Amino acid sequence: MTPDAFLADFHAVARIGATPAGGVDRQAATPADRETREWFAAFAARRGWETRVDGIGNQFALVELVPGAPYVLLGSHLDSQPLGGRFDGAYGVIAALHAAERIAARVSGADAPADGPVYNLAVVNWFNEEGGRFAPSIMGSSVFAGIKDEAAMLDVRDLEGTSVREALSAIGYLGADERPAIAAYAEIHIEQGRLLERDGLPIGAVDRSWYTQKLDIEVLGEQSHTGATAMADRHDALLGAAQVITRVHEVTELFPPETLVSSVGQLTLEPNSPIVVARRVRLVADLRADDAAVVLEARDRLLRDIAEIADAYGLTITARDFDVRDNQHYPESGLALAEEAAAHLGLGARRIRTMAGHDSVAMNRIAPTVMLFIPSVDGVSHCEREYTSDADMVAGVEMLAEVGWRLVHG
Ligand code: HGY
Ligand code: MN
Ligand code: MN
Ligand code: MN
Repeated sequence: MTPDAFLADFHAVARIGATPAGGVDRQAATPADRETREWFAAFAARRGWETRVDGIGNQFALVELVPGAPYVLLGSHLDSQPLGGRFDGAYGVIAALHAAERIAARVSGADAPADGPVYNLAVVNWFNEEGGRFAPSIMGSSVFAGIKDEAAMLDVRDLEGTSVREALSAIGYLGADERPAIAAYAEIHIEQGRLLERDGLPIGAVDRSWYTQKLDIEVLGEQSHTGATAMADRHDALLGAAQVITRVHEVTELFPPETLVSSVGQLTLEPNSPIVVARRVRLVADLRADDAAVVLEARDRLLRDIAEIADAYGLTITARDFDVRDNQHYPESGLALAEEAAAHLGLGARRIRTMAGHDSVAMNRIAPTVMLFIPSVDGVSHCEREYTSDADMVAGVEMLAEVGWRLVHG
């Protein structure tokens, strides 16, 4: 692994599904997703690493160090949001491939320590971390961790009615290979926030994640003529939805600034005609906070507000909880290991929370997990403007290689 080789690979992958303003559009199980999977498989094949694909499309490259031993998994996700950034997820997968190459070379190198590794090593590209096309997010790693049922996830459909099973089969990645037995997991990812940039630090060691949930809200009114129908007779689903969207924002103001974060990011409208009062609106609200009680209080306030809006506008509004993720604390052992590795490399580091979801949230349920961040310029992500410097990316690869080296030695 040389910095130039890593950067060349990173920029090669960034060209797959590239969008005009420097982002990528590689939603789960699309042709662009298939192209990145083929790139991943070719990288592994050139090094003689076996690749596997499991029943939910998770892709693995196995680096055999200790025959028969369980695997330290290094990885992240290659899928993206629509018009997303070229760093989110993809950086972590490419960094993991290069870190694995470095670890394998060190293990077989002349200065390899007498007490060799006790675990194997594998790199993973998780299926559908983003959850943009198929909800919920963090899907492939949640199935691997036994948090989500594989058959149920394969039946999930996108807005066009295509199922995960059909989409994975269409790109040739509906696998059936045996999943590697896991010993530990490490992931490196862009922070997608401003803290490392503000503190001038190259590395974050994630110590905790949010409590989060989404609300799938359906607003039902009555279709009518936008001209001929008297105002008093209208049951306008889009007007009601507009009130709901405003309340989803306003509920954050019941708490101290930045305690609760919320947005409505997805909306579908029927019939979506300029001269028809809307019959149906479906929208998804995302609620997140450090503290579960805050999200649960906000959710209850919202449900009460939604009932008032339905009454006031003569609508039927239902809200369904989904993608609920409980608070997570990452193990002290992993944090200490990360801090020792950073100190060994002379890299400044701090402990940091994540308000973004990651596959490590699922893995942290089943194995010792280390989650690392590198800085994001302006804290921008899920946007074509997402950016991290080459220097920060290369430092992160060094860091992941050092953490992975320590993990494979038990
Ligand atoms: O949910 C998340 O934060 C992730 O980006 N999918
Ligand atoms: Mn991500
Ligand atoms: Mn993301
Ligand atoms: Mn994420």
